[in-house]
Amino acid sequence: MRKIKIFLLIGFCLLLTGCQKEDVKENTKEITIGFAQAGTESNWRKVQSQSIKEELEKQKYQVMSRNSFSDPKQQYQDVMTFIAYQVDLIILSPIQEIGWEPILEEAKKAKIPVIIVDRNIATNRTDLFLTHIGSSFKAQGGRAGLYVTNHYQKIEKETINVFEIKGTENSSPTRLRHDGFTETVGRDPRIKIKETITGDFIRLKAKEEFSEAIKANKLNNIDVIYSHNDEMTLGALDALEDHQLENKFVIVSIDAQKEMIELLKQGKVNCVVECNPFMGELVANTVKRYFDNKTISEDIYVSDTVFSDQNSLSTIPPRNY
Ligand code: GYE
Repeated sequence: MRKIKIFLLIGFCLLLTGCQKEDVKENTKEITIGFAQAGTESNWRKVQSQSIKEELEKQKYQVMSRNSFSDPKQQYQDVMTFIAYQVDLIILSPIQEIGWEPILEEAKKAKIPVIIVDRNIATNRTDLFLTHIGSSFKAQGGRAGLYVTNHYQKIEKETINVFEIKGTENSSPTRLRHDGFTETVGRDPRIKIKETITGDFIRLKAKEEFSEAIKANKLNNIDVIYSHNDEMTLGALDALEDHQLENKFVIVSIDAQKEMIELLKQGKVNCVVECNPFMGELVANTVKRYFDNKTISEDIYVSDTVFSDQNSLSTIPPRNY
């Protein structure tokens, strides 16, 4: 009789643990993440998308993604669609930093947590999202500026004129890459931003704008080209080639796509500041921490480095984006 009771007890326990396991499995299977991606404007962006989706799927989350192809209004709608679907969590990689408060207020009302990745949003309302995961764009701008100040340190020259190619307006990398750069070059009063164009982080757009600048003789006294991303640098180089102009500029670019590192090695550009797109693991771990009820830091930084002709180029590891 005692043996039967023990067997029954073990059976009951197995039944219980079996059920619990099944529940956990079912739960993870059912967690749906809405991923609102900004666009397809660069190779960098494609790699960032892939990294986030892959790592979320590795953790067995269902990923529902929408791409707003660089249209801010479309992106507000995409997030509203995720709210209507009642996804379990939203990952937002915003185009612009403005206009998000009312949308995220809706997500909050619907009790859907939001994680901001890559570019940030402009708000003081920290209750509207769990955290921001991405690079320090200001530090990137600072690294670009530091290269320029170091480059000209021992060169006798009265003025050093910079041509800046900016990314998308009202986006956090554009604002902060500019601020970081100007703050750093501000240490050398000879360095001035003489001309500015906006290339929207897109190669073709930058090529068109840069061609216009060439035609309007805006390149005449320029010494440095500072471009907010590699795609736009490639666009500017295309335009120089089309106009059969010699590349006599000091060129500083951001992202570090493999094509740009190649040009750095060939001496065609001078400095490439890395913006690391492989944020998927950090994002998926943060999502998991949220569902495991663990604490999450307010800001999570992706680490970046810098490559330039001031350092040894042969030691740059092979690039995979
Ligand atoms: O530098 C650019 C991309 O938001 C930091 O957007 C990102 C920028 C990146 O398209 O290449």
